[in-house]
Amino acid sequence: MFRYLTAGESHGKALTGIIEGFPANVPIDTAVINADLKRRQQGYGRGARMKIEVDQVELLSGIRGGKTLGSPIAFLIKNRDYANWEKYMDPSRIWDSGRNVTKPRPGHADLTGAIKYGFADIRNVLERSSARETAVRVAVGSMAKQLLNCFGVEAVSHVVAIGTASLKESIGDPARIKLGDQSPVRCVDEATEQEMIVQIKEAKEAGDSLGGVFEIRLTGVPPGLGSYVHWDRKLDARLAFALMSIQGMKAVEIGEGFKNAGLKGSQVHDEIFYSEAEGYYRKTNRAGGIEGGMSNGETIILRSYMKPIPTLYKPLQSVDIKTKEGFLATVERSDTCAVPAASVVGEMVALTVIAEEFLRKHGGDSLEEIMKRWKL
Ligand code: EPS
Repeated sequence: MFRYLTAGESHGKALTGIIEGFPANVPIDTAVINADLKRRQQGYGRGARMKIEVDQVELLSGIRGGKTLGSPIAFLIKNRDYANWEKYMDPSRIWDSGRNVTKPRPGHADLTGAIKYGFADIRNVLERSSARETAVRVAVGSMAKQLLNCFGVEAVSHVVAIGTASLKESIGDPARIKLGDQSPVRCVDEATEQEMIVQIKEAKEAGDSLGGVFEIRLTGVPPGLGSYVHWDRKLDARLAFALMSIQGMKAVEIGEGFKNAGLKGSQVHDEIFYSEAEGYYRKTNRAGGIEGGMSNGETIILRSYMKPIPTLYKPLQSVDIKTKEGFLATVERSDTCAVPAASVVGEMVALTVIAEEFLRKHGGDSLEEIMKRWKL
């Protein structure tokens, strides 16, 4: 089992991460991490900030000659925008009050965060509640992915809905879903992709924002990850926690969870078969690859529901925390839709949970040791 921490403010010097407990001798390719960071930065509907940042990981420790050492892995991702924010964000000097924020955005962490920590300047809240922090989680997930790839576990993700534009049918083929990497909204159906782009464009013109839904599919996950024996070891619970922890997520679905709630048991549960060649298998996968809090060997299917971004050009009613007067909130710079970026983050946090649980079951100090246990 490994664990990790993230640190960093959105307009601070850099984002940093530290991973502890990652096994030794796992090949880590920096180019793969950078490619995943780039995937997170794409997406029609992102704001001007993404034109400033070129996220690149700088590995600081725990990796030597392209292989993990078993020691803590520390890394950073620089914020290019810091050059424009130094006088407001420098850690040791009194900040220039020119970018202080006293007007909380409805739907954001702003107001409650300021009350909770006793801040007069809401910037102290929004700098950390910003989804920029997810760059670190993508770097961690990309390393988890490189570990899992050694054991044939793979993940793909795609966007299934933005606003009211949604895929008409479920797409199960991972090779097809992977093509979503080439779509500006990470949607593999061309007609739906166009509808999504039009909706984002219209929302942007109206000063509004949009949410949506993305789906993750994990293949090659061996049966028995997670456990039924205790509540906090259930794999579905752990994956839902990880997805819900991504900024803006409001619901998570495993398999056909939402639809299944309205059906009869006989219409929902996946029948079990056996063959010499395949072992136990199912012909359907409405459970989304998880039964009793454990992976059952089928594809794990997760869907995550993101609310529209609360930073709007279109003003909403709010109250200034300094004057206590009402005002109509407006902003200087914002994304219109970040669902495509969030789908990459979702893929990476799901891989991280799977890697943690994989190590819990098959773990050891080095890749070689894990390989032996995994083959048992
Ligand atoms: C964000 C606001 C925007 C986004 C940012 C998240 O940044 P800014 O305030 O600098 O315009 O671009 O996302 C990222 C920087 C990122 O890397 O994803 C927010 O308030 O959450």
